[in-house]
Amino acid sequence: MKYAMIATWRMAVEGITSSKQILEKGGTAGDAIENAIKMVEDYPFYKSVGYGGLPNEDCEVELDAAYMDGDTLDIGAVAGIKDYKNPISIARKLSKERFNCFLVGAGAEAYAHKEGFERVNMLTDRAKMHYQKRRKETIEKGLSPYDGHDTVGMIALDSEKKMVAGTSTSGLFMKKRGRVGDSPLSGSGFYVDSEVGGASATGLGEDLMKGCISYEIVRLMKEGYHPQEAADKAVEDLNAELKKRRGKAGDLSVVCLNNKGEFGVATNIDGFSFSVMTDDMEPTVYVCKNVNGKTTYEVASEEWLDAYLKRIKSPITFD
Ligand code: SD4
Repeated sequence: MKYAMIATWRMAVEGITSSKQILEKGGTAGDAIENAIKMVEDYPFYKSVGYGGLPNEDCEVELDAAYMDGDTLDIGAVAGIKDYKNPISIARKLSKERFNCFLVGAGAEAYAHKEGFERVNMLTDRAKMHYQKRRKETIEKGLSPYDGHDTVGMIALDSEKKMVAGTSTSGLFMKKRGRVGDSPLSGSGFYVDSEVGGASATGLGEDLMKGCISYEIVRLMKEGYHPQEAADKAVEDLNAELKKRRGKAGDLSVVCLNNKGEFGVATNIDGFSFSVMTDDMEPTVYVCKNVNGKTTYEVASEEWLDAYLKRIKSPITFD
């Protein structure tokens, strides 16, 4: 295996398709991750990452992102950053800092400004309409505001055997101002060690961080588990532990990749999708099912892919 990339959700597939060209030409895992995540951040119809991401309960788009270098274990992260175009690039830049490499809110924005990152109003009209609709539904029908979220989390392996992980998200829709999920937290939303492999998570941050699930997966791979076994075990164990101690577990979905280019995926929900490619496998979207606690997946059908595109672009209606 020369190179590989795996990412949470269907929304990553254009990004990893583009990054395949970077890796094919001998480019680095870091460039592949930044390029692919930027594409997700920039696409306005992906409503849980970057531009077009759904706002918090005050109708502000607060973004979280992280970047980790699996060779040096450098980590850079931002949380609750507003109005900067590509949080992943800011996180990558921060990963080069010896100190102050995880910045939040106004401090993250000041750093981004000083470093010349592009400032953009990240709240789109469409995201505002989603907000107004959800507010109306929440008030009228008592729906939980905490449904609907998708973080992009990716791991890349390049031909020099370097591995990098990255995440980017607007977090949970209608979150409280200042709320931070698992995505920018090392060990929870992501972890990577080029000597072993990497993992990234998506789902309910408050629960994912209770098990430091990404670190746990890498630890299991280091113990000799195949990525699929590591992913299954980490999700099953955390799911069971949360149910035992708290009566319920939130959504937990993970992807992982070892330094041989073998991957694993696990989820405790139906409908989790992921995108993957290697030097001998075209970028492919898979859709997962959780059957009696076991994760299975199959290639997304044309119907599924068409329905997805239709859904993310469908007009927002108020009844
Ligand atoms: C968070 N884990 O902020 C993120 C949201 C997410 O799929 O991944 N949703 O809690």
